[in-house]
Amino acid sequence: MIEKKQVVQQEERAVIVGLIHKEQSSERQVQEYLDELVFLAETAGATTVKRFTQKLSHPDRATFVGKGKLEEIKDFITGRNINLVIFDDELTGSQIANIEKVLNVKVIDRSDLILDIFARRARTAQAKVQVELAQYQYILPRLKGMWSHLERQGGGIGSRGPGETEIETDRRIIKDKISLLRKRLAEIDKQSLTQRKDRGEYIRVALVGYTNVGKSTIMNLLSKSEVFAENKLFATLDTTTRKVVFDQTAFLLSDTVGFIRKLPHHLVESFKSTLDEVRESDILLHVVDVSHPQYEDQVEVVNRTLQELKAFDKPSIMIFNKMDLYEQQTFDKWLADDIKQDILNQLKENWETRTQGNCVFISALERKNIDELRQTIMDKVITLYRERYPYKSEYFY
Ligand SMILES: Nc1nc2c(ncn2[C@@H]2O[C@H](COP(=O)(O)OP(=O)(O)OP(=O)(O)O)[C@@H](O)[C@H]2O)c(=O)[nH]1
Ligand SMILES: [Mg+2]
Repeated sequence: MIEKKQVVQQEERAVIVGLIHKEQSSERQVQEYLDELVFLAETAGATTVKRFTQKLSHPDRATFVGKGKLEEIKDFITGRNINLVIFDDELTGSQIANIEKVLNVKVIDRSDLILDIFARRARTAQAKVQVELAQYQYILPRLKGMWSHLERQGGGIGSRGPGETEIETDRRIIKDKISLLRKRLAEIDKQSLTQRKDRGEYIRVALVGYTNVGKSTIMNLLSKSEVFAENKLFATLDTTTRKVVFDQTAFLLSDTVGFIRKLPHHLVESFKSTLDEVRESDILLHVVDVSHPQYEDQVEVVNRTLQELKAFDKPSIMIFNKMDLYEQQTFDKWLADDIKQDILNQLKENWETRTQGNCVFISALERKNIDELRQTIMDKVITLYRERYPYKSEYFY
């Protein structure tokens, strides 16, 4: 039976490949996607040695990129000790098999990489089952490609490929595995639903946002808990919930898994129950890394994902984090203070208009403007408590 694989080994050397096509039409945009792919590869333990792009109106059905580009990649990797080629878009099983035949190294795509990182990071039973389910769902239509991985590891070039019967047997085994995992997940979900119901009348606030923006750092600041935070993508996979008390008012604060563009569809599916915390929360704190060059795109990706989860229409506050880095990157040392202030004011006014005043600018790392953040959250929380329990004056502390 085909094994669920750890796709990236430590210290692998990779080249990455992106396509410039109709939906991602500019070289700049594709380079930004590739920057993120490099970061993903690094998070999984691989070093990116070179990137390739190609302009095509649509991906080649057999080999994703054109034959000429494939030869160019082959020429580059020959003799350079490269063991991995990562494509920025999802490949089909036969594309993987065809490309591997030419390049003779392991070929994976962005979804594969994200699933791999998720698999390593999963800690709780729920996260483990969710990732495993997503992995098998991803493998199922790509069995042919997966077999070619094995073939390469086993016999090397020229060894005979698997027969259709072998693939068919695997397909059946994987389908059984998927239905078993679904059942197990349903049981876990039942337990966590009961846990969530036990939380009673507290207002529930969820930190959401793109990956690596500082959600866990803010969670730690506000709740004095120790949630794992680091400069890697998807440091947090499981939802952590803490009771937070400010000025005699208590609420529940949850830290959640980060979003990313081109998140594999099956992963969102499988993580639906983890993301119930987001769906069932009363207030969203949408954290943004304002120092990131593509932070506006990231905001879009998060909003779209929230819409998919049917969690978009909730009272929310946008937290523009990493202002320290933003200032460091934006301000020339010689810039006059009043000009700096103008630039900051412009940024703030712009977002204040767009969010109707529901935004705060902070540095979680340097603890700047945290009092204002607390106050803004409290105001929203208290407003909701008052709506819900008009005759009470103290709220569940
Ligand atoms: N410069 C700077 N770095 C920050 C700030 N806040 C967080 N960071 C850093 O950003 C990185 C990511 O922070 P996390 O809190 O793990 O981010 P996250 O959103 O929880 O990330 P995931 O769980 O991976 O989605 C860490 O290295 C933090 O130290 C800030 O205000 N300024
Ligand atoms: Mg986190």
